[in-house]
Amino acid sequence: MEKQARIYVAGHRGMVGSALVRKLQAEGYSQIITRTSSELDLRNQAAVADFFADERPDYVFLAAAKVGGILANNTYRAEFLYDNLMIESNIIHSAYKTGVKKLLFLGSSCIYPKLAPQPLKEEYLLSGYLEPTNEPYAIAKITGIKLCEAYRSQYGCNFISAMPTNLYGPNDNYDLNGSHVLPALIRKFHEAKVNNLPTVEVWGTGSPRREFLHADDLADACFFLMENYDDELFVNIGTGEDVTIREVAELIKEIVGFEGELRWNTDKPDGTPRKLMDVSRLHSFGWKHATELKDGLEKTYQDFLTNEVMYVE
Ligand code: GFB
Repeated sequence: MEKQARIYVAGHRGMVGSALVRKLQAEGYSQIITRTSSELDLRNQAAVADFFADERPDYVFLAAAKVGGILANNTYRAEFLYDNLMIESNIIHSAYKTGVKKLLFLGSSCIYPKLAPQPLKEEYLLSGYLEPTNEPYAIAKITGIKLCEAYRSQYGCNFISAMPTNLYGPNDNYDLNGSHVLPALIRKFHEAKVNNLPTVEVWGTGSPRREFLHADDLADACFFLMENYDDELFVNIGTGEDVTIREVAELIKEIVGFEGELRWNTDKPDGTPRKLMDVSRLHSFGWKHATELKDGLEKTYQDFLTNEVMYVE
């Protein structure tokens, strides 16, 4: 991407979009186009078409999405399907209509079948049934991949897709009903420490395994793919290493300095037993993550302490 290129980052207020903006600014890009959701409702086809016709971005990072943890996915099933389908369809179609040079669509590791062999290779897409708690979100994200492939094959658009593993970092969602496990546990352990509580509730059995990637590493990988990757097949982005929820809960407990007990609530769902990405293709292109989980969590706890008022308001 030329330094003067007009780059639209959809979803710039979110954890991924804000990491992309930081990365692009650090690389010296000055024409970064953004819109808040109140300025532009990405579910509105006509509004998105007008925005693209007016702004004419050269490149698009599609990081806007309705996202959340296991409970939010399972509760707001209609919104997770409808909002994400509309956002993707509107942006991808308008990018085609206005001649965007390249677009990167961001999906999720939940696109893979619940019981797919591990680690998850890109070719396992659509080889089995999905995890029920996030099926609507996964179907929307699979549709995004298929839109990019279809616009590439029918119209020759250079639209690529990246599938990140579970993410964490600055500007994450700390609302306990909507969040993913890491921000939830950072907040719960912190509040329990401050209030001298004896226990912290953790969901499920603790046995599911998850892989976690820092949002700054994801932004770095997306930038790398935008610069170096032009093929149809989507690319997994992760660390290639996973831990059990019990292990990561113990790690966060230690980082925060909470001295009480964990209480496992098995009325809450475990979700997929394991979703470890096979990142050998990404590694073969020359990209590898830089932030190890413990360091990333320490940094994230510091960020939480700095921005607690904003995050838990
Ligand atoms: O991060 P999480 O909500 O998402 O949950 P998924 C991961 C695991 O952590 C589950 C457990 O086994 C949860 O039961 N867990 C333990 C908790 N304590 C907590 C807690 O306090 N809050 C939360 N949220 N979890 C989502 C998908 O699945 O991951 C999305 O629903 C998306 O579609 C996203 O793919 C990356 O990894 O299970």
